[in-house]
Amino acid sequence: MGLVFTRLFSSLFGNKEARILVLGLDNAGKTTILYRLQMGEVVSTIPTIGFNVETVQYNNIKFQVWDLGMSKYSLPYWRCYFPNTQAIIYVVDSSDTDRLVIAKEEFHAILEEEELRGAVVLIFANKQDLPGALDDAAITEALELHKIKSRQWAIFKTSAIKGEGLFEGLDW
Ligand SMILES: Nc1nc2c(ncn2[C@@H]2O[C@H](COP(=O)(O)OP(=O)(O)O)[C@@H](O)[C@H]2O)c(=O)[nH]1
Ligand SMILES: [Mg+2]
Repeated sequence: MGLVFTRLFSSLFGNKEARILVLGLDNAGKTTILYRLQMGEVVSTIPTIGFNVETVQYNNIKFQVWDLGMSKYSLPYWRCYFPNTQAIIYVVDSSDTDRLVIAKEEFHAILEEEELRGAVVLIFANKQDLPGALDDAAITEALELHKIKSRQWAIFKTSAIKGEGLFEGLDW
């Protein structure tokens, strides 16, 4: 990852422990992105609740990843991961048009969380390399991003497979 990133993150967070959550429905491309960023070893753990959490520690920043939409009742179990979250990266499979409504609902449920109020939101409209993938404008519409109030957000077109768009998003 190198110096640029180290500088970027230390200017953002100082030496404080910080957290970035990488969320989205299963199959969106979250795990692929984590490996693409190559920030360190991805450690996979299965907490007692039975869902998989992947963690990468990069300097003082913890990237944590899990799948949303598995169960409406799972959110309370995730809340222990919410404090000190500076940013949320929300990953969408732009070609999975059937599940965009679920992706939208899960996204807005996350934004409602009290402990995540201060987190900036970066949306990755992933799988842009696939035919039929919706572009950033269409994903903005589908996720109703205009409804986001009083927080910073941005959307980027990405292809985790090709490694495109990820660093542009993180630079933001
Ligand atoms: N074509 C294409 N496939 C992708 C992309 N990102 C991820 N995938 C594939 O989508 C599937 C699910 O990816 P994964 O990272 O496991 O999704 P996760 O469930 O969100 O962690 C895998 O087969 C990936 O290779 C992408 O940008 N383009
Ligand atoms: Mg995964």
